Amino acid sequence: MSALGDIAVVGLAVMGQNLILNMNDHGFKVVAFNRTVSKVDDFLEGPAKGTNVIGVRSIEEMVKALKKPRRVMLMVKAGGVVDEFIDAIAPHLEKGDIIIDGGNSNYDDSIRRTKSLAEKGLLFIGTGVSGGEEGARRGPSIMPGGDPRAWPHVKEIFQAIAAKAPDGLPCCDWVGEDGAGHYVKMTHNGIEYGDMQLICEAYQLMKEGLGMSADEMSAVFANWDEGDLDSYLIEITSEILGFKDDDGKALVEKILDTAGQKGTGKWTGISSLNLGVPVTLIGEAVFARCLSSIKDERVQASKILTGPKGKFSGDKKAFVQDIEQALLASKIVSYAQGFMLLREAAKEYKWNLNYGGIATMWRGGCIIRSVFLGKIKEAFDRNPGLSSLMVDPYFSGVLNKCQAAWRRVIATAVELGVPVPALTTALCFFDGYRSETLPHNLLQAQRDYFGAHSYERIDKPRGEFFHTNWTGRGGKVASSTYTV
Ligand code: 2AM
Repeated sequence: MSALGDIAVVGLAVMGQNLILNMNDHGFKVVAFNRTVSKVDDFLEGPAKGTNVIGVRSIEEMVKALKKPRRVMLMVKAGGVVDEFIDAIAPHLEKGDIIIDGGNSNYDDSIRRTKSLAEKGLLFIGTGVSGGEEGARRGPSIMPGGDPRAWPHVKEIFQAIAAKAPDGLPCCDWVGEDGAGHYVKMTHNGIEYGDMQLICEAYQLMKEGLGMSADEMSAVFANWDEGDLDSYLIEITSEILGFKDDDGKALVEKILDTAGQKGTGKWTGISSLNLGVPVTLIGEAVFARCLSSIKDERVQASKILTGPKGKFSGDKKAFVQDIEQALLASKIVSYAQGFMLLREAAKEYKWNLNYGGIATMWRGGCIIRSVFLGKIKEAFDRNPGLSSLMVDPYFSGVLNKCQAAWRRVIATAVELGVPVPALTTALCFFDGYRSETLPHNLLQAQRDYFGAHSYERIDKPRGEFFHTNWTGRGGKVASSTYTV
C-alpha cells in the first residue's frame, strides 16, 4: 500500500469519524484532520487506534499526505464554515484536485461552490450522506452531485462504503450536476418528515381514538413492519413504543411533545413553493412540527376550546387495519409529490436526474429505507418517464384498493377530533389530482372581477385570454397576468 492517503476527511465529529472508520474498513487509507487539533490525537488514540488512518495537524500536512488528484472531504457544520474551509484549503490544491462537502448543505450553496471552484480548476462535489451515525459507520446512503469530472475519482470509495440494497446494488450513484446531490438529499429529508408525521398520526389515532396502550401499539407497528409498510421508521417506532423507562412505564409517554427541526424539511417546502409544485404532505409535516412547538399556547387553548366527546364505537381491530391502509396510500401520495418536486427541480436547474437510481440510493442506509422504495424503483424501471407514481399500474392499484379504508380513517379522525393533517392532505391531493375539473374556473372569474386578470374559456383555444366587465363599472382593459 502506498504511504500516501487516498482521501482526507476534515471534521472529526461523529459523522466524520464514522465515515473514516468505514473507509478504513474497506481498505482505503484516510487522512484525518480537524480544526481543534487535539481531536485528531483523541481519535487516533481512541476509535482509530490500530487502523491505517493518518492523523495530520495542519492543512499543509494534509495536502502533502494525499495522492493526486487529491480528494478532500469536508464533514463540518453546514453554512459559512464550509466556505471558510474551502477558502483555506483551495490555495494549497492543484488543478484537478477534488473538494467534497458531505454536510447537510443547501443546494444553492453547492451550485455556487461547484461554479466558483471550477473557475479555479478545482472539482467540487456536494453530497448528501444519510443514515445517521450508524449509517456512516456501517453503510450510509450517499447522494453525490457537483462537477461530473470528479465522479470517476470518488466512485470507488463512495460505492464501497455505501449501504447495499437487498439486491446488492450500492445505495450511491451519481445524481447530477452542481447542487443535484444536495437537492436530492434535501428532498429525502422532506420525505422523512412526511413519513414520521404519518406514523405519529397513526399513533395518536390508536392512542387517543382507540385507547390503545404503548405495548399494544408496539405490537401493531411490529406487525406492519412485516407487510407493505416494512421500513426502518416503522421498525424503530415499534421499538420506541416498547421501550420502558426505569419505572417500567413506556418512556415515549414521558417525552415532551414539542418537535425540533434543523431546516431541510422547511427548505423542501420553500423550494416546492418557489417551483410551484404541490408538495402538500411535507408542508403539513413541517407545519405540524411548528404547531407542536407552541406548547404553551396549546395548553392555554385546550382550556378554552372544546372538541367532540364521543368515543370510538366500532371494531378496533378492523380500524387498525384501516389505518395501515391509510398510511400506505398517504405514503404513495407523499413520494409521488416528492418525485414531482425532483422532476420540476431537474427542469429548473437543468439536471438529468435518474429517478429509478434515486429510489435505489434510498433503498438502504438512509432513514427512509424501505421495501416500498423497491416498488418505486420497479415503477421507474417500467417507465423512466413516468409522470406521477400515482398513475403507475402498481401504485394506482394500491391507491384504489386502499381508498375506502383511507376515507373511513379520516372521517373517523375528524369525528373524534384527532388531528391528522398529513393523512388528510394526502387524500385531498389524491382527490384533486384525479379530478378532471376543479373549481378554479370560479377563482379565475374572481380574479378577473376584482383585478381584471383575464381568463381562458373552455370553448376557445388555450392561450386566448378574455376579460369581462362584470359590474358594468370596470373598463375593458385587462391587467397583465402571471403564472406561478
Ligand atoms: P471543532 O471540532 O474544531 O469544533 C462538526 O461540528 C465539525 O465542524 C467539527 O469538526 C468542528 O470542528 C467543525 N466546525 C464547527 N464550527 C467550525 C468553525 N467555525 N470553523 C471550523 N470548523 C468548525
